[in-house]
Amino acid sequence: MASADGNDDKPSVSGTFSEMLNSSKMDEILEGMIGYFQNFGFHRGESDSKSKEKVLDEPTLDGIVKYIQDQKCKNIITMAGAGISTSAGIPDFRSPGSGLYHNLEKYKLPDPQAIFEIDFFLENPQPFFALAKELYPGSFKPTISHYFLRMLHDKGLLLRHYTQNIDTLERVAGIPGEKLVEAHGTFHTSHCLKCKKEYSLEWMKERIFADAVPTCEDCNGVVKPDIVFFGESLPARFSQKVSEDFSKCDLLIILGSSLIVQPFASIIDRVKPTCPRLLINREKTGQRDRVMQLMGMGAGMDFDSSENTRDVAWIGDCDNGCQVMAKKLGWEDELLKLVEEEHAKIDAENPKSKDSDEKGSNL
Ligand code: CNA
Repeated sequence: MASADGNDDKPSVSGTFSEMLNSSKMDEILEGMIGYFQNFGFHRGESDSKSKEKVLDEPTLDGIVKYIQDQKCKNIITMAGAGISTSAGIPDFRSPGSGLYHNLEKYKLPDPQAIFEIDFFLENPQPFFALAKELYPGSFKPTISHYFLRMLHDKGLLLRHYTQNIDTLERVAGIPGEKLVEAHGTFHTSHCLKCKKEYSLEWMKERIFADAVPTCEDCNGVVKPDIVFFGESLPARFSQKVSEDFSKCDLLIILGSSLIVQPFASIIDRVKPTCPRLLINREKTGQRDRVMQLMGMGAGMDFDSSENTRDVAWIGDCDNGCQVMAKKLGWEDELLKLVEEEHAKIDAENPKSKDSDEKGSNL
């Protein structure tokens, strides 16, 4: 049999070290090792003992709904990624086939991520602005998920919404700026990279749609939307608000994120150990490493262990998840009415947004 590298002489290796670590045989071995070390005074991590406090009646969406209905939460934090905007027609980064990283050949980049890297942008800003035209914020309408977040705000339950998205759809959905942390920046404002002069969304839009690389009216420097590129720091507001908010949080809802990009991904662990966490996503993300979980250590969510009473994964599309949750809470009619009314307003103001319903993104 040929080995993976095509060298017939070498024996093939059937599994990686991490596959071995994640096998059920490994659970037994680790449990045995942990028992052995406990004889010598070693104890499981603090997070393990804290997690023994029962948080939800059951770690399911019904358990979360009951927790809300029992008025156990008034300070909900929501965290979002590109998955809440894909149904508006904006591709995410990593979904196989439809994700942006799989559709950037025409820009002839050294690698797909380069389009969002600051060093590449400083050398060659043109591909970024061409993509920005295709994905221009304002050409799309917020989704059911965005309006579900708006409802949490309207009901006085939303402490803050942390988003990785740069599409401004949370603002369009009517969530006030004060309730938002746009962790990866926003298209809402732009600045000249040389003299720091600020420009508005409208100013930037005109240049982008004229297929021009926007340059400063004062010093001719390149003007860049205030989105955070790879290689740039996050806005100061991100760490300020994380420090203020997360200890107060009594329910964390994460929607549509691969929870890969740091430091955003790791803030899921800044809530108290008794704070329930609900993930609504097409796949399970943000999970604690299984080996660490067995040892009662490590960070991340713990959906599947028998000891879990606080982490819930609802697997499916964000809009469905939000609508199902709204229905269980008795809010479904209100949510659908809000979506209908707000979409009608956007269509009336900007007939082009109607097209995005029908066609989606050009990508
Ligand atoms: P990602 O890494 O592309 O992951 C998206 C996640 O959402 C994946 O786990 C998908 O399975 C899941 N997903 C996609 N569509 C849906 C859906 N309809 N319902 C449920 N789950 C879905 O994106 P992340 O946001 O995690 O990564 C962070 C990057 C992506 C940030 O830096 C963003 O700026 C960047 N981004 C933002 C946008 C936007 O503003 N709309 C678009 C593309 C990328």
